[in-house]
Amino acid sequence: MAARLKLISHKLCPYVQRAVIALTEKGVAFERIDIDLANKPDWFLKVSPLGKVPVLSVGSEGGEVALFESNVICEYIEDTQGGTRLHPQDPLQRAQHRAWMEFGSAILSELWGLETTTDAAIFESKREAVAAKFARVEAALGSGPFFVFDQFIDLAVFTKTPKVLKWRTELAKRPSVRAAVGPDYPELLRAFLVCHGAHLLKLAA
Ligand SMILES: N[C@@H](CCC(=O)N[C@@H](CS)C(=O)NCC(=O)O)C(=O)O
Repeated sequence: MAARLKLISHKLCPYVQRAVIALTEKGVAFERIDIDLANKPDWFLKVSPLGKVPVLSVGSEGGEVALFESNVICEYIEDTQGGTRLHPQDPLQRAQHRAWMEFGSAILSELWGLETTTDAAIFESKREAVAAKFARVEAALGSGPFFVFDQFIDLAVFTKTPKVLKWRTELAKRPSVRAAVGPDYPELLRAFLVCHGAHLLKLAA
């Protein structure tokens, strides 16, 4: 019997989106439970050692097992579910993909700083750091195409990375990527940025 999958989520979390995209690409049924990270439920803190989403709860006859860390969750989905293969079969290439997944986590962390800072100088240093990281991705992308962030302003982080831009454009068209957030995502993101007094919004004004 297929394991029952519950994804403990937050409506704005990009790491959650990663897991949702993997599940959707593979056509796997799962239940999404969005929680309030400003008011974490006790049951969530029991299963998430770092208090972070996503957590994938895998239910079987033996009970439920909670997996944390988005990359680990994606690997589990790849290992256990059929459908589209998301990793290459060659071990060396697969290891390279895993390394770039970690690099992706570093980009997400930098983006968080860029999104939420109230300080213009920190904003610019984060913007440059993101652009530099995308330059590394650009160098690593082969012929491509195989990433939505400039809805507020053009951050000019993709000006020197045409392959990354194409990759991102193609990814943004995929139903799995579009379905990784709810229809209220733009509105929630804006409210979140307003709440943080984000410098980004001053530039967009
Ligand atoms: N390394 C983790 C990062 C997950 C993460 O940072 N999630 C954020 C939301 S986007 C979170 O749950 N933050 C709550 C907190 O740190 O208290 C992963 O890849 O799953």
